[in-house]
Amino acid sequence: MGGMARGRNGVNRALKRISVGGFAAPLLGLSIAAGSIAQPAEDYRSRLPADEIIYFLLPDRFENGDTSNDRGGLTGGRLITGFDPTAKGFYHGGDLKGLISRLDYIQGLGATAVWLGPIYKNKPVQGTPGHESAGYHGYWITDFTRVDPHFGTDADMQALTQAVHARGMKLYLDIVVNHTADVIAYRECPAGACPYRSRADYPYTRRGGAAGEPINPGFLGDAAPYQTEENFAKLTRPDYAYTPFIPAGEEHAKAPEWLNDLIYYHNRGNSTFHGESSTMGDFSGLDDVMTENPRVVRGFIEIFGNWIDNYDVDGFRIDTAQHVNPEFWQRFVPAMRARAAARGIPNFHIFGEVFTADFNPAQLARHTRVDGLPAVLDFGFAWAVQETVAGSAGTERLAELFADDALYEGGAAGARQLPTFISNHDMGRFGYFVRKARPRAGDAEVLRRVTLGYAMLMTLRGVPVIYYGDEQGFAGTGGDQDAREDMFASQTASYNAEKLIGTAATTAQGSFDPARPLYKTIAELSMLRRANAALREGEQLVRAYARTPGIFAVSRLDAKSHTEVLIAFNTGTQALDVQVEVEPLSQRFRALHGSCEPTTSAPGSYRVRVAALDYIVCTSGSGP
Ligand SMILES: [Ca+2]
Ligand SMILES: [Ca+2]
Ligand SMILES: [Ca+2]
Repeated sequence: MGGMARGRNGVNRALKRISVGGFAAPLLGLSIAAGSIAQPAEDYRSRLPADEIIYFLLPDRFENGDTSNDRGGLTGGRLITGFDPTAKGFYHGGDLKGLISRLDYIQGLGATAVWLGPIYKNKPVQGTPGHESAGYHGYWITDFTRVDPHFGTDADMQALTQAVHARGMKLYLDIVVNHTADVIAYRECPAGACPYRSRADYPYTRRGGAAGEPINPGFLGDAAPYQTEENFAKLTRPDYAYTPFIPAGEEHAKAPEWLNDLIYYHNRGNSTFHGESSTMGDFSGLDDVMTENPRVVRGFIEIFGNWIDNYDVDGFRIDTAQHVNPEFWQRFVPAMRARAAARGIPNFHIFGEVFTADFNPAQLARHTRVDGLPAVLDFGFAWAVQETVAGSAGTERLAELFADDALYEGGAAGARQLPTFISNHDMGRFGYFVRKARPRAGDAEVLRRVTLGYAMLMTLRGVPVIYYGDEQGFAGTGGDQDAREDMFASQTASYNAEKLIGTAATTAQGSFDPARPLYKTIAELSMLRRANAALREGEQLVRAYARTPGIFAVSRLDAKSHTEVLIAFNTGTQALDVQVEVEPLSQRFRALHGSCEPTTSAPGSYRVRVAALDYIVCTSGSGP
């Protein structure tokens, strides 16, 4: 699970941002019209999903703008309020007001969109005695209709969306339909963790197994042909597999009210994340919603349609998308796009989380073809960069990744809509992957490898997602809670003990320093991407790769301006001096980053020299 001032003012603002980033535009070696950086506020809606640079953050860990909401309006100890800034599994106090106060920082990095971790009201604390943790991450929702009081008010949410849009940026909400918080329990397992009970062993029409008492007469099951109101009207007993119940006092814990009815859940025990249980099982006890039921489909269309209507958000990231049946998405996605279009949001983006435990583009692509998801988070990209830049895999892995773009709905053009990333809140951060793969690497090498990973993220096909804190040198010590450090001064000892990348500072101080090396690198790469359409929307041709670490080169082609941007990476520890194929009509190049030969060696052949663990970006465009 796991948006500026208008017109000329926008230009001024963009230039101001550059100085905030700690360097001046001419030093980048870029010759870009200032106007191409600024995005007048009225234009953000016309930007395509592929044009965005997304910044993903967890509001609890970003900035605390209001200490009065730290306990979510609750009183008592941390097991009641969920607040304990010294514990990595509890609320730390970050909120929407804090985020609003830091939008300059995010925009200064070059991000054009914010993907906000889930902000709906959560069950504050869950877990068996001694194993409690809090809903600081937002994925344990009880009330889908309002902002969690730990994060602020509905008015704060309005203020955030308006502030983001006023800057010409977009706001993507993280949504969850697979499950709610863990409220429902089973009589058979008082300690929790009931094993999954399948439809074959525990059919809907018998109580407690195939030999049990007949129940739910005439119910034909949940398969696609039977997902009708008429059929689901015959499902009246939820106790086919287990005896589910809602503990006293929690009968109305969820909103909207229909979510408090046991009949809208699968109630078959914990998912093993294999086979049937992948979509029907509870995610570690979280109540798995019966998303095959048309009433549930209507309910979620209403819930998340209202978030579009009320806040004019620009897209959704869908949590645990692969654990919901495809038919749900086939109905939900068009409904959300229609709702957005009716609000004047033509490029509403929707991307699903399909976690893959290893490099598996086919698994990802299936969800664009079968479920009809417009995009999925590109875990294939994350694995390929981890294997080749943190690890020692040959760069042919990257070539394989992009060859598999053919598998996605829409092929390579469809793949250009995929949000790509190298760090996230579940897997962990790229700096951690480098240190894990290379425990003896020095600080300089770790920084170079993380820089190279970000260079790939920001220049290769897909929509880059920057995971908050990477730009400050956060590396983390693992996945999940160990990758969710505080940006504001942290009180969590394990975070403060962490050795950051590219700085001697620690998370004990606030981490909003635009002078840190990775912030400056990412800001420069953002500028490159925003100034060169080829890097955003251009077709990508893989030019060179190897069975060993070393060269990986692609061309990005901008059809409108007939511009070729050649990007060459060196994942090896020896300098490279090689010929790379380019378009036969591209004769002259100039550097956007690093050192580029001014002309081709021969038509269609270009000499590239790249230092160890470095990259160059060369364009055939003449520039303004
Ligand atoms: Ca707060
Ligand atoms: Ca449960
Ligand atoms: Ca499910």
